[in-house]
Amino acid sequence: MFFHEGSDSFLEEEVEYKKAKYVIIPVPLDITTTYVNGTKFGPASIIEASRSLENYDYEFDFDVKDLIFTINQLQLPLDAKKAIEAIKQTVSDVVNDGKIPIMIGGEHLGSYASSLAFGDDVSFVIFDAHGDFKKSISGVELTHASTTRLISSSKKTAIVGLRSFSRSDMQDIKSMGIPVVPVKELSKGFSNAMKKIRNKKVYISVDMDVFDPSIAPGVGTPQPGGITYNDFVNALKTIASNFDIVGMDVMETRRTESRATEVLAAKIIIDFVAAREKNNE
Ligand SMILES: [Mn+2]
Repeated sequence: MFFHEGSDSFLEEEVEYKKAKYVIIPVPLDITTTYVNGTKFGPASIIEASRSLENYDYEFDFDVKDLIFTINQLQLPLDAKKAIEAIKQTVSDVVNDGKIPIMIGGEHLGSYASSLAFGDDVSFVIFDAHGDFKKSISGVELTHASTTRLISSSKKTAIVGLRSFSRSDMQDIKSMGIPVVPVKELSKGFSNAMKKIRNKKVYISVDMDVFDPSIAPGVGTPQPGGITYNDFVNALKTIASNFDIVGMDVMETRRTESRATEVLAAKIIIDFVAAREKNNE
């Protein structure tokens, strides 16, 4: 069902779909972006950036080879509801084939679509500068600014790197008992927050704006005071050694002249595969 064109594969991988364990799903969703648009070019930019990187992952001392298949970029309807259904269907297909989906975006709302492909035995660890807990923007409920509220309506969630929210959003987050790990507590508080997650299975959702804008300027809504690359690698180590990771997404990347954000997005995907494989060895 999926067609593979050599020039479009992540890391220039040439593995067949049926042999791959991980599937990159490029989702150029860019419908409800409110500030800097252009996240629709994120998926292609991340794939392009990956082709400048090595298969050998230094952080995890692991070769990411013959593991990752890249499907064609999704052709999405302009209607948000229909786009969400199309994304959910693709992620479900990949999961039903026994593979680990890695969605690349595209605006963060795609993560909500992906969450619909999983049962409530999966917890969502959401790396995001923003609460994404708005009930609506100008009367529209399905937007990137509501992503975490939408996911939390049916799944257990934890929010990591949070530093931008309204007081009422935070009241809702607290009243729902959602664990929050602020940036400054990432080094000491992360393991404790993860202990609050009862499910064995987790899905990692990364809004690239969780990183500091100095290392990830190419995002839809930049926010100062973000996490470092090493913060993320350490968090990944904790998650990979304590949970069964069933999927990942890396969202909100825009094309930038420096390519720094795209390279970082590609690298954390390589790190994710390496971390997960290394732990399952
Ligand atoms: Mn965000």
